[in-house]
Amino acid sequence: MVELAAEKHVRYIITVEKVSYSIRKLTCCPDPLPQYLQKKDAFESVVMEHLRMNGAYWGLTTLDLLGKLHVVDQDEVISWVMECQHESGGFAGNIGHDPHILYTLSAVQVLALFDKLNMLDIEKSVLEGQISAFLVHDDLILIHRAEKNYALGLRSTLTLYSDIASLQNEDGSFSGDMWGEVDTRFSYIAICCLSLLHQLDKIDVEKAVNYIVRCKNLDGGFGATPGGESHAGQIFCCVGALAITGSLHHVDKDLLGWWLCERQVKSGGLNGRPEKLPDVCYSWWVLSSLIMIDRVHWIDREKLIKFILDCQDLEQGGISDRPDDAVDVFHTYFGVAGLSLLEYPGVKAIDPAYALPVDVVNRILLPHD
Ligand code: GRG
Repeated sequence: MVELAAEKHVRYIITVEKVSYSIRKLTCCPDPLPQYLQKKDAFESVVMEHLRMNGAYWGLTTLDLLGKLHVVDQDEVISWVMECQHESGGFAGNIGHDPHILYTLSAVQVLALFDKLNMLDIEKSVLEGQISAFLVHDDLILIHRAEKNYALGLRSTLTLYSDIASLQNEDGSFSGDMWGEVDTRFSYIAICCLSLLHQLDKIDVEKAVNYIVRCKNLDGGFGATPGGESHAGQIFCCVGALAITGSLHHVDKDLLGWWLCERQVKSGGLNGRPEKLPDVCYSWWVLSSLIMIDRVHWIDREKLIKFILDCQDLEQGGISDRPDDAVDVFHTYFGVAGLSLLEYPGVKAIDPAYALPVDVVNRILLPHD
């Protein structure tokens, strides 16, 4: 079996990700970059522009899982992340774009990776000297953060938490932004974010759980809304949200475990629902769900590892959806994260509910002295 080309993947991430981190020292890959990766307008960069915050989370978490987070300039990344924050408190996919809860979670996760969640707490950041804040008049605060000034409404600067909470609807569901689309992805995101920020009490958790339970299907899986088809991605969101809120008793573990392990096809790869092609990203959505319900031993571990490794570009680095397809940061992350769940040697452990390295989650959630 081929091995994980970890150094190649690190090199691939830091070249295409382009969250404009300055790379301090690339001791792991000393050769010059291939021509196609030097282009600023490379196809991947252009199509990723609006969801760069997600790309940053995928890329940086991959680097952390491979023990290489230190190759990026953390101040530069944090400064860019904070520039993507809106007055409402939520984050956009890039500077100058509209906020959406999809990007807010990625921003929170990136800050968590660097142990910088305190950047979201204005009062604490001021006290710790990370930012300066000046009250301009009663409802306006001027923030001096990383050599830039931001004028923000006083209420909004203090309320990323209430911004997320404001997206909860009467039936317990969550919208992704002011335009109102409802999806169990957003329930997971709200719960995951607020849990990482120790602010779950800002929402009605019981209603949120009840809504997710309404999205459960007769096959044991979950959909995007009540009655929506079971899909591995939505199952991760619903099971993850139930795990974080201590509500896994609502899951029929044997029934769901059976549906999930049936996602493994002949090649060893996993698909997201019946009759579909396998895709490396389901190594995350399916496996993490199986782990959370204690049924991961129901799939063939070795065959799945082989499938993921067969999707690597062994020359330029990166992982694709299926063998011989073009690589991208999304599949590189979910391939490495899948290997982490499979306890592949040399890859740090990842938490199946929070989708962050276990040491990061422990640092945030375990009580310290
Ligand atoms: C922190 C890991 C993490 C996630 C945040 C955004 C989100 C929460 C979860 C997304 C869950 C989801 C719906 C994943 C599925 C993504 C995907 C590959 C969709 C493709 O769907 P189809 O129908 O593909 O195009 P199939 O494979 O069914 O043919």
